[in-house]
Amino acid sequence: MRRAVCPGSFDPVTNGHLDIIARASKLYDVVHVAVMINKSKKGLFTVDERIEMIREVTAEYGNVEVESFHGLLVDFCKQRDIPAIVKGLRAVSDFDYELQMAQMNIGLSGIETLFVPTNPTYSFLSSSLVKEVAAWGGDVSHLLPQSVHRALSERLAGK
Ligand code: COD
Repeated sequence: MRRAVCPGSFDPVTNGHLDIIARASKLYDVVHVAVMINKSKKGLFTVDERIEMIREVTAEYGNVEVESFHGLLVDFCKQRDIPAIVKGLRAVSDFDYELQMAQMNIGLSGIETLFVPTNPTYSFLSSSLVKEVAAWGGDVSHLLPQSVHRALSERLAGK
């Protein structure tokens, strides 16, 4: 079985994340989506809500497993025998930090990071920008799966 992980905060999952997960799911037998828990960062959605949203929108791929993890990404990988981390690269601004993490992770564990260039349609897209624009009433419906857009609108409306 060829396995890879797509890690992130996914608060919430966007079409940019989904594009990377979908492309990874064509290259690997199993793609693990790891919702990494960062206790110092309070999310708009709980970790369980994020997992549910990702499960719903990735169900059609058939080979995506979604779970959360508290700890180092390399430990998530070692425990599941995953040799590869797949990350999307949006712009040069992503590169510095992603390169540092990739080099740290291979140094810690020998686990490789593979970078997939973002779909240009989503090169400006991040969960934080989507939340900011939506909070001010901007239309982000084309940037999120429909169910996620609905959940975001409800959360921002205080429901
Ligand atoms: N287009 C393409 N790819 C995208 C887009 C887009 N529009 N948006 C996001 N992505 C991809 C990127 O690869 C990104 O890395 C990933 O999706 C996740 O994005 P986010 O914003 O949900 O998550 P981040 O950047 O907050 O995730 C950082 C991690 C949680 C992966 C990182 O902090 C981590 O590995 N933490 C675990 C603890 C650890 O091991 N620390 C040591 C690291 S060396």
